[in-house]
Amino acid sequence: MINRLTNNEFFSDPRLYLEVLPRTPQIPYPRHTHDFSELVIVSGGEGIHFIGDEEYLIRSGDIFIIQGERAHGYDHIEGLTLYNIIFDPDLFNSIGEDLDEIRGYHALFKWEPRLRSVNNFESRLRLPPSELDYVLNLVENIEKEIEKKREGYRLMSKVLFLELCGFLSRRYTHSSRQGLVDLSRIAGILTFLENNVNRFLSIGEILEMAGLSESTLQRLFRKTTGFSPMEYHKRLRIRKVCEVLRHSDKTVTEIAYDLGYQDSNYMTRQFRAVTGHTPLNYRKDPSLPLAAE
Ligand code: RM4
Ligand code: NI
Repeated sequence: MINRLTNNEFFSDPRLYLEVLPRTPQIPYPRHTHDFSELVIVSGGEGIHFIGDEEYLIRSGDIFIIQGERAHGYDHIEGLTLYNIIFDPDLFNSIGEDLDEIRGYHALFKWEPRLRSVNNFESRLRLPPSELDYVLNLVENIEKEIEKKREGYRLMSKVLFLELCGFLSRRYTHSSRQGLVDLSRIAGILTFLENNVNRFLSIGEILEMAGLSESTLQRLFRKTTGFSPMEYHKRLRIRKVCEVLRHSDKTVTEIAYDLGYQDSNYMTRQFRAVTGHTPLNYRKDPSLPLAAE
């Protein structure tokens, strides 16, 4: 059984789902999952970060998000130090769509974690020492606010954390490394596809939203996701079907109708093609994973 960490164990203040955990050093840590997300800022040394079946060497300056649903941990540590900022992603709700305006936000916080295995973590953010210092300074200020609990510390620590997220997101957009350039160009489009999982999208609509030529869009999608935009959207839709099958009693016909499929046979065929199972078998077997993206 993989250990699932609970929010109660790690957040000291139920009104502030934000905590800075200095890991100096980060010791080997067994595979685990959790509800909260983690913003990991590697400040020194190196080590292996494992997630799912993948293993990545991480080192100083690396900055990445862990969405707690996937089992992960650390191993083969050599002087690895990091700041693990744990937070509830709902914290972003209070600022509406302001973060969404930064392309790098979609890339860094939503899609790089999900597409990490496709390009072997080539799209991670890595900061040079001068910028890392700036970031670590911000992290320390957040930490102090939470620790000292002066008047208004909830507000101040959230504001500083949002500043950090804004800074890193911008930094992601403006990076010159190829993997990051590619992902920031399509991250907003990926979010658009996900926000429209409950209906069919034509390539025309996707192109119009994307503002890229068809050949550029196809090339960037293949490279970053392994699929064409239409295929990727289809997979996101099937993933959504999986979620609804798991979390509701709706019939297959109802689900097909809700998600805008022409008919339920058509949905079932697509479901089979993507997952290798029928919707009903999928529902019966809780050990089956969500459709891969
Ligand atoms: C560990 C490690 C894990 C994190 C826990 C809270 O040291 O950083 O990833 O989930 O702390
Ligand atoms: Ni974790």
